[in-house]
Amino acid sequence: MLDVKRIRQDFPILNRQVHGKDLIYLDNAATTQKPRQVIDALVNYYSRYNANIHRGIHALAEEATAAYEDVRQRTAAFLHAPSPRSIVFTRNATEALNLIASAWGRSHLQPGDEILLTEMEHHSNLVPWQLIAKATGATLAFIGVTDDGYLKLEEYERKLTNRTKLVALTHMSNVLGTINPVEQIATRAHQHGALVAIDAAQSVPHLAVDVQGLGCDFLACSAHKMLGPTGVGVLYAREALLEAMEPFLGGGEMIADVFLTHATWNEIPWKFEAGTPNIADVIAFGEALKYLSRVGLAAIRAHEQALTAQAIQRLSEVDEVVLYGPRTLQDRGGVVSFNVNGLHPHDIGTVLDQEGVAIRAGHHCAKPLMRRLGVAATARASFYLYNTPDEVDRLVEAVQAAKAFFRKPRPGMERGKPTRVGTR
Ligand code: 7TS
Repeated sequence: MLDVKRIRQDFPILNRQVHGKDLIYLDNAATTQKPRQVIDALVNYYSRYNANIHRGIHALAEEATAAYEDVRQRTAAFLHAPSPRSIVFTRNATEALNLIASAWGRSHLQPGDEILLTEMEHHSNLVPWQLIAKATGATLAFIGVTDDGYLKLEEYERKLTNRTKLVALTHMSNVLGTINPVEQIATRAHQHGALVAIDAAQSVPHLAVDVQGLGCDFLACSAHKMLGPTGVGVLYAREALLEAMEPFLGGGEMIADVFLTHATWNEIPWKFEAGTPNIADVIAFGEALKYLSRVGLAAIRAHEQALTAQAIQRLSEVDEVVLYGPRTLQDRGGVVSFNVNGLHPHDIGTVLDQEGVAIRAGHHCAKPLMRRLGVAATARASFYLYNTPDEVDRLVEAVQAAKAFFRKPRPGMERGKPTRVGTR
């Protein structure tokens, strides 16, 4: 059991009010709030040992370098990676996925090759593959999604062929919450000689992820979705793959030697970290990892499952509410997408905001999935370790308030026609 009351004391932002109401932050799939340990680490770095890393011989540079590289080790341990050499820091999960598509794809794909994706991908794990397919002549194929939000695994079996060079998929859908059986998918892919890239932006913050246990070749995630600062992403890749890949970006730090017409590359992982990295935010990310490890991913997962069960149960009791994603709790994370018949999700979001409840409404950067679901957008509540059952109740009450607000005939408004209210 989490001591949520105590945890909440670590998050200064949770004390604020929005429109005169206590903030209820349920937009954790977009980004999470930061504990004071992370905020303090940023202030401490800039107040005490700000310096560029890897190049200075002075004390500050050594301290900053040690702190930065310590977080690489901590990240490797968090993901159960065999070595910090397999951890590359990027700007975000998006950049990590682009790095794979570009640095691996450019030299390993050719016409006739296929990249197998799914219909539930975030644009970050779709558009980079579209770009590299266009550049190399490789083609894209897709595993479909069932009505209740699962991957069609029989379709996977059919589409996995000897032409498949890479299977790239999300571990947890940011819309449906579906947790995909990536271990099983990786085993089958490897039997066909294909590599596997996992978009773990939504899973690593909420589940204990073991890259070796999953058997993936690449994995990407973002610090800001797991209590860390914005501006830091993580790429895990098997060392042999990183060794064989050409660099992604060129510049300082990533070289061994440079001549006028050519250059040789630094060792991994630095070969993939051109230029001055996001030193402060990486160091503060280390505090986020410590925090999550101290609380424990198993306890966080259990807490989120309870909140998700409560949200699904209570929302399904509200007339006209449509819920998306698997009904089986073990198969989903703490993301609950829904619609209310006759209301636009943006209108729901706007009324909820007036009640202090922050959710996201829109296509969630998964437009092909929206088309598959037959909707333009959904409302989405997403939970984390600091959320409470009381907040879930407030969410449901606010959805009921939104329904009542838009159903009530008001002068100057056509009955039943959704209209934007408030400011956004
Ligand atoms: N992959 C998944 C599954 C995601 O949910 C997101 C962000 C990304 C990749 C990209 O992460 P970034 O840190 O590089 O931007 N998802 C969301 C979301 O659902 N709402 O806002 C951002």
